[in-house]
Amino acid sequence: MKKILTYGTFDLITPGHIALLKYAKGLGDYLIVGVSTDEFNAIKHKCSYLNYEQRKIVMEAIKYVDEVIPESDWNQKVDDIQKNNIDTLVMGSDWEGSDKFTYLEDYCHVVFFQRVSDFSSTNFRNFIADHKDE
Ligand code: C2G
Repeated sequence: MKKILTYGTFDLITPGHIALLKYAKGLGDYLIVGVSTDEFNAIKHKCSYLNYEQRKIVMEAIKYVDEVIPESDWNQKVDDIQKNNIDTLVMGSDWEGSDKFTYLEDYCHVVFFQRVSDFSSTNFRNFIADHKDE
């Protein structure tokens, strides 16, 4: 069994997230997703509308996802790769070249997926502001 791993906050899911998850699952037989905990989001200076438990429920309902684990630390990835016998780690292209991922090439294949730029959080905020009285 070829096991694939990816990580992320995965807040309000867009077709871009689905494209990444579909691509990642297509590289193997079993996809594990490390979903950032609320505490880790704070470390990443990233806020999410949905909390960890809610994001976990959403991710587990996506047909490409076989297992969800918590991502609570930048430094857990080598352990996750080794204990889950991961063949390939997949991340979106915005992470390409990041030192948070390049070192992992010593432990498994690391692949960067060309992001589908389908969603802008700025446009989303403007949409909400424009429709707040509806
Ligand atoms: N992504 C994508 N296309 C989009 C949006 C996101 O390919 N339109 C990818 C990102 O590149 C990332 C994954 O989907 O690989 C999750 O994106 P986020 O939820 O924004 O997660 P992020 O903040 O990048 O956290 O340790 C890694 C971090 O937890 C990643």
